[in-house]
Order: sequence, then structure tokens, then C-alpha cells
Amino acid sequence: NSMLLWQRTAFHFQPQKNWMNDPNGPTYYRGWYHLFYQYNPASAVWGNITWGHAVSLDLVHWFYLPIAMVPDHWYDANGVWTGSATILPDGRLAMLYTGSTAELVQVQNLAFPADQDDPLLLTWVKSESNPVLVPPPGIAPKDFRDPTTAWYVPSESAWRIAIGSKNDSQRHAGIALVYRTSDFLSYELLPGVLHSVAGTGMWECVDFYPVSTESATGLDTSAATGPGVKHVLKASMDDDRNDYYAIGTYEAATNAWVPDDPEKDVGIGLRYDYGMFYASKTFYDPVKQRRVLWGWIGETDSERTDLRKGWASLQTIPRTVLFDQQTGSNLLQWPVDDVETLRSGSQEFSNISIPAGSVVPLDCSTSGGAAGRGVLGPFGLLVLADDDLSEQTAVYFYFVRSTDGSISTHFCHDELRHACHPALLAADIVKRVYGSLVPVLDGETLSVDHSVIESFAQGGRTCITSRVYPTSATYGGGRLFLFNNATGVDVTAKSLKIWQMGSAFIRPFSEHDSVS
Ligand code: DQQ
Repeated sequence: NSMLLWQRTAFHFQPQKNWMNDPNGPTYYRGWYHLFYQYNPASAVWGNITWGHAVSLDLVHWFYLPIAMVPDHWYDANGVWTGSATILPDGRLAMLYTGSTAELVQVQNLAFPADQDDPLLLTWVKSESNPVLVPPPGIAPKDFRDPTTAWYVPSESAWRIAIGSKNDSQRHAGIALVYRTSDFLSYELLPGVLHSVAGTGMWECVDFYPVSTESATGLDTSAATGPGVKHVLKASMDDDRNDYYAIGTYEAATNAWVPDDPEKDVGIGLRYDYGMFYASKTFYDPVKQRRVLWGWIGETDSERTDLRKGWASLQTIPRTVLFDQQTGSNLLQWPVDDVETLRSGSQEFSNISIPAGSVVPLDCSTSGGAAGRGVLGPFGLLVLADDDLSEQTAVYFYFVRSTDGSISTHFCHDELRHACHPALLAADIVKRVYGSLVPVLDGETLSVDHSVIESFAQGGRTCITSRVYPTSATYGGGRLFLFNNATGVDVTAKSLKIWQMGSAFIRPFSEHDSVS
């Protein structure tokens, strides 16, 4: 049981107990960052979905607050599902969310803070007009959910929101519907769809936001379109449980978003993360002028084990999202710089040579795919490893030379050798090798937090998240190694910097905590 306890994280957000899934309505309001999340107050598996709630002053340390919304009306009797926040020009806040009705129909509902002057947003009032939206003709009752943050269209003096769905009569197309509203109470469905991709199925948790192609700052969701601005469309694919995004051009007048590269369209191209990551959502942080991404990290162990642990799922470290001005074709994600306040005891290594076929232990206490050997790799790091390397997760690169002589770089996680303790959970854990192509190789950051590894390669062009369940590399026993399983090349690690990460506090809000 101490092993199960060890799996609780030190700086990834998770509730005190029970089940969590999608991040909901993230926002900054009067001094506080707010995170709501899909939460089952009664058990460590999905069900009875309410909105859990936590606040933070820095996106690192969190206070749990009481549950914000529970299923207490016919229009959300089967769950207060995913939704998004919109900050109105006068500073008030509107929250739209999906309710699963008593008849299991998906409808959209409006809620607002009972007291707009309460920075903690403790009490929520559901609109008397609920549901404000029901599935339109042609849309199945269970395929209409997860409203986005609204964006303002000045030429119409009105707001728009997008909602994910699917159209099975059009080759199982995933679609995003767009509605116009001026008061968040009545809505008009715009003709056509924002976008549609055949074969991708139901789009959950659609996110739609502008990015600057010229500066490294984030944009408000309602930022003006035009030169220097592109729009990201993201959808969570219910069919394959991954979050795909594409970058393109949005034209409000025609209600259309067009991907820059049709071959890398939503659902068939880029993913935010090539590991365990789903149902993500961004918000604009006006304090640091950045767009921040949250993602849900599920478990890869069994429900039985989750019930035994009494909890399931984590949220990612919030990530800053920027347009990659160098490639012009992808986003860059990086853990918010606020987490650097948890760093201490830095150790720096430079020019470590790792001869072909060797493993180099790094002198610090703190990881099929990686074990295979090719001429040009794999090589990389073994994290959460025990002393004799019977337990490890490998985070690594390898090069592939194609017949035309060009070389591509792959970035991977190999989970096949974590949780080795025979008597333990190993049997009911799904272990995989995750990987993706990453353009060029230079610079990577890695966050290792008890039972989760998040990796950001090449400045955040490619990201991978793994749940791991160490059984012997726990309680300070986790070690870090460099390895080179290439047969044909020696590798030099030019520089490597390692920090100990302190624990963030994530605890209930008490009377003594000051309110700004
Ligand atoms: N989770 C919510 C839905 C959403 C799904 C229900 C995505 O609103 O589509 O818990 O994980």
C-alpha cells in the first residue's frame, strides 16, 4: 500500500480522492486561477459527474474548494458535463456546460456566479432559461456536447461558440457547429459548420483560439483576426481518445476555418501529446499574457486498482502554448514557468560521452522499444529506474535513415519495463511504447513526478505523457541513467541539467488563507 501511496503526485493537480476527468472552465478571475474538473464525489471510477473546483495564485499551488455544480435539475440529472468560461467585457463571467438530461439527451446550460464580487466563485446559479440549447435537427441526442469559450465578433456585436458533434451521413465526419448569441440565453445556429473531417467521428471538447504568428505572447480568445493571427482548432477524438489540433485561417464572415495543410487536418495530423492525454482545454491568462493548456491524464492501470487506491487521474502541468515561428507549422508547448519555483539543488553535467551500447548512471538521486538496437539509436534517459535497472521508463530518441539518405528523428517513451514487482499491480497495467516524429533534435525538458512523466522535445514541438507505476523505484530510490543502445554511433550529451522538484501544496482552502 505504501507503493500506492507513493503514486500520489507532488506537483500535478489531483483531487484529494475519487475520480477526475476533463478540465473544465479554466479561467483567471479577480486574482485567482480557477480550475473546475469533471469529478465523481462518490467513487474512483467515472459516474455521478459534478464540477470539482480548485483555485491557485500561481498555477502551481492549489486550494480545493467545495464542489461548484452538481446534477440537481432535469437538464443535468445525468451529469454536469464539460464546459467553458467566458469573461465578458464588463468583467462578469458566463459558464456554459453540457448537461446530460434525465433522458440522456445532451443539452447546453448556462450558469453564472451567485456573487460576481466573490473572487473564489464559490456559489453558482443555473439559469432559469436552461437548457439554452438542445440538439438541432439532424444531430443525434448523444452527439452534442462541450461548448467552447465564446469569442466576440465586433462586426455583429455578438458572440459565437462552437460545439462538437458528428455527422454519420457524411462518412462519419467529426464536426464543429457554431452558434451566435448576444446574451448567452438565445442562440442562432450558423449555416454550415466551422469545420468537418470525414472519418474522424465524434469531436469532444472542441477548443478554438487565436495564436500570434509574430510574437511569443498569447492572445485573448476574442482577439481580432487578420495578418499575424492564425487560429488553432482542436478536438478530442472519441474514437481514438487523443487530442488533435491543426493550425489554420478563420473567417468569421463565412463561418469557416481552413487548415493550412489539409494533410495535417484535425484528427489526422498533429497531436498535442503522443501519450496519455485527453479532453484538454486552453484559457487566456491576462496576467502573463499567455495561453495556457490543461489536459487530463488518465490511468493505465485497472479500475480495480483505482478503487483500491481510492483515486484516479491527474491533470498535466499547465502548459504555455505558442505558435512555432521557426517551423510555421506546429505549436510549441512548455510547462508554465511558474513551476520553476519548485526547483532546487540543480546539478549540471556536460559533454558526457555515451559509447555505443552503454548505460551511464547519473550521480544524483531521484524510466521492446528502448531495448532494441539499431545503428543510429535508441539513446536517451532512463528515469524512475532502480539500481539494477530491472525497473525503468526510457525516454529516448532514435534516428531513421530512409532509402533516399534523409534522416528523421523519433522521440519516444518506453513504458514496457516499469512496475516490475511480480507480486504487484504489474499485471493489470497497460504498458506501451509511445512515439512520434520530431523535427530536428536539440533541447528537451522532462518532468518526473512519482507516477507521471511528461516530456517536451525540441522546445515543445513534440510532447509525450506517460503514467507509470514504479514498484521499487519509489521513495527516493528512483535513479536516472543515460543510455545509448545504438550499435553504430557514440553519443555525447552536450549538457544536462537536473533539478530536484519540491512539492506544491494542494490542499483544502481554510479560513486562514488570505483572499486577495
Ligand atoms: N467527458 C465529459 C463529456 C466529454 C467527455 C463527460 C470527454 O462532456 O465529452 O465526463 O472526456
